[in-house]
Amino acid sequence: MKRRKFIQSASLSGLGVVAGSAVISCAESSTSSENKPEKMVNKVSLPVVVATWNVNNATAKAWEQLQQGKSSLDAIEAGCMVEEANAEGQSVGIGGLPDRDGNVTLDACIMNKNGDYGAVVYLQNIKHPISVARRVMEDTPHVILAGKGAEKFAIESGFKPEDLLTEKSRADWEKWKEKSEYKPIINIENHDTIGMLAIDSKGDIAGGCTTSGLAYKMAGRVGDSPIIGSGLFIDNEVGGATATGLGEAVLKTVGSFLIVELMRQGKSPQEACEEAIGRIVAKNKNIEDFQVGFIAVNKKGETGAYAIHNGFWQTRYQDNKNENIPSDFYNKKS
Ligand code: SD4
Repeated sequence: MKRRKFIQSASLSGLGVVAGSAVISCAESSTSSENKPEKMVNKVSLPVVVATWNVNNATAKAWEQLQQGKSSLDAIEAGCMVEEANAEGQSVGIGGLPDRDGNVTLDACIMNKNGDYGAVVYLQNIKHPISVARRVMEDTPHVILAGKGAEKFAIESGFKPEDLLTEKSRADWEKWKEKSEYKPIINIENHDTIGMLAIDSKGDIAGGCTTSGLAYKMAGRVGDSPIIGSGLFIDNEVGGATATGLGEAVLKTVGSFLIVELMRQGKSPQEACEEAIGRIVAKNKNIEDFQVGFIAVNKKGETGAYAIHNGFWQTRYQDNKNENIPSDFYNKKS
């Protein structure tokens, strides 16, 4: 069985019993309902949390918030903060790998059910860019704050400045400098930029994306993660999508917005992610050199994931199960 088919059928199985969650039946088969075996009915339950990569602690935190009746926005912030605070993770928050000059610079954004959006780019010395992004959205007339201005705003808002370059990341950077060879790294430790989408029990969708960006990037570089429509997009009528991987490729195709618009036109989250990857593949001759992965969720709580290469994962918390799910991918040679 092809992996995609396997993932689809895996996501359909085990959906019969759902404790304490709303279950939505969304069968699209032409078989008559009397003849339809239970397992053929695509029942999807809410709430749901999905995130890029294997980040069970983050999805568990977000799920906990939803179980306490908090909004999807609260769940997203709390979930993303788990990875930002994890000094072992070298692509998000504290411990993130620095740029070529040794600066850890963070990008993040958050989007709510009303289509409000807040972001920080090139933020230094503040461990929780997702929370600063939320404050930008809620407390300022702007949507993006950058660099020193973002840091000043964060400190004035009560965030504590701290050195984000850990000994391990400093040592890795020192080693990298011996050759100073810049290449985007594919699938860092199965644990990379965190993009997270959540639907709460009211059916409202929110999303967030947080990263230290590409390791050893040029100073001043900003990726897709904090840019609306590229690293993240939410439309509460339709669904949400978020990205990981080489930001330059995602930015040029406005991938997350594309996925949401494709879902609006009737594509499933899986089909929409596949088409967004297809656009990137069609426009880049060097796909061997970089990875991009998308995840998506629609209003019903159906999810999808697709990447250029093998090795991309999503974590999904749904039906009281917190699961790591391998993503299907385009390059079957990888
Ligand atoms: C960026 N998309 O800054 C981020 C990095 C990333 O997996 O996702 N790496 O381009």
